[in-house]
Amino acid sequence: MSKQSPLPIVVLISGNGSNLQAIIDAIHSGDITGEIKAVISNRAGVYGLERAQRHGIPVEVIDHTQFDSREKFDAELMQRIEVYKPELVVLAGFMRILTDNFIRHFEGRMLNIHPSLLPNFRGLNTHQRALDAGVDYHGCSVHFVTSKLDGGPVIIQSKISVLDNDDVESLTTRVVHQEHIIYPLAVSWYCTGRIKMNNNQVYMDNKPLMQAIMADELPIKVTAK
Ligand code: NHR
Ligand code: GAR
Repeated sequence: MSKQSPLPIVVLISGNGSNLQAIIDAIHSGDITGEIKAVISNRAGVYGLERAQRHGIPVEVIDHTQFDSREKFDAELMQRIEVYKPELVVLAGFMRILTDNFIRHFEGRMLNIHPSLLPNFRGLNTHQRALDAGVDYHGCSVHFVTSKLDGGPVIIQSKISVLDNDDVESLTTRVVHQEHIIYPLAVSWYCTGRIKMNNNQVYMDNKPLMQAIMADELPIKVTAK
């Protein structure tokens, strides 16, 4: 079989960019057949921008506070993304809710990592809410982005046990560690055409995925020791 050409990707961030870093690393190691054409942040001065620059990736800042509506911000964002003609848009700690026009434009070509076991704890402050609810398990999910906030179909999840002495910080550390495993994996599947979304349904290897893949149930174990 001939070698696949790298899929053009644009990554959207708002902060630290550790998931961006995990994807950059997986591209470098050959695990993802993709190329990050640009990293765009809605906040200036965040560490994720530095990570991108260090790897020679073009960066842009589009400060949402400079726009008088979400629609105008999203229109500008869409235009600046399209310059790079990505086939995949990756939300990696991107903190702005996107409006329907934007979502429609990229539907089926946009992924997000969310710090909870969806459908539990959609939205913000997921670790505190998991602690408050007293759940036994918590984790993270990679899903296709649709107009339903954190409600698009889930591709893969990773689960951790919540311990008696856990706090937001300890949960964040363990969940983010899992994010860095499952997000590059999902992106790699997308880049080789193994996963797709059609009519709100995920397909894996052209078969409907009836439930999210659990990282600890994969033939090749991808969870931490
Ligand atoms: N947009 C749509 N339409 N659908 C999704 O599933 C999206 C989305 C935009 C971002 C990421 C999401 C997450 O993983 C995401 C998924 C931000 C907020 C939020 O409330 C909620 C969910 C997510 C991202 N943001 C506030 C807002 O007013 C701002 C918060 C802040 O700036 O700190 O946009 O959790
Ligand atoms: C990650 O935990 C991600 O799941 C979460 O923010 C963190 C970003 O970390 N995303 C959201 O909460 C989206 N609303 P990173 O910038 O180091 O990748």
